[in-house]
Amino acid sequence: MGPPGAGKGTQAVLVAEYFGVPAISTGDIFRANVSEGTPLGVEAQRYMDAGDYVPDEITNDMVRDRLAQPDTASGFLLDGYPRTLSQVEFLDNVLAAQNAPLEHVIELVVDEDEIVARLLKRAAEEGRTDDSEEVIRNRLRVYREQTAPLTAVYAERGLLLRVDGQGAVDDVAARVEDAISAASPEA
Ligand code: B4P
Repeated sequence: MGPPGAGKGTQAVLVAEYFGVPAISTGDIFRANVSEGTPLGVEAQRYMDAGDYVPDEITNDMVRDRLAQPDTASGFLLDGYPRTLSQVEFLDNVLAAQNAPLEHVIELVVDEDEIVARLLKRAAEEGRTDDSEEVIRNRLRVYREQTAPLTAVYAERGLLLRVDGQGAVDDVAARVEDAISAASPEA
């Protein structure tokens, strides 16, 4: 978890590789559908371009289908999901049915000034339509209102690991890997 631009996608790939599990990014799945022009992509694009969340029903069904794939059998890393309380409840039910409880929740902690600078840089380099300054501000507001409160839910369950998301990408990855290893019973 973490605000837009915290580095969830960047770290998910590295950390999933380290632990030998698939990284499942709802943002990446939406973007792939947008570029392939699927009905899901057409629907999702309206929300993403405005910096709003794609509706829970759409996102939840997509994640349930992805978690049913055989490559998740020995573990997985979710990137950017859940982002709303309804997604938390849905995920709880899906994982309970699979008898595969969440083991850790990582929150990447990054200053807001650093976030805006990163996303404006990405806008210049990659031209993502949801990286304009106005849309970035909306995404930060949506995160504060809808997603930031979820960290308290996971903290109460004893699952939350807060990690400093600033500094070199490899240093952040090492911090995440260390935090997970230290919190794992088998470590
Ligand atoms: P996401 O794809 O999850 O993207 P994000 O929040 O913008 O960024 P992330 O934190 O992954 O940052 P990144 O590693 O790319 O979501 C996009 C949209 O999809 C959402 O706004 C929403 O509309 C929709 N969506 C996704 N999931 C959803 C859900 N569950 N429910 C509803 N809607 C959903 O890093 C950002 C930049 O920083 C990159 O340019 C990177 O190179 C740079 N960077 C990373 N780490 C750095 C470091 N340590 N130092 C300097 N720069 C760094």
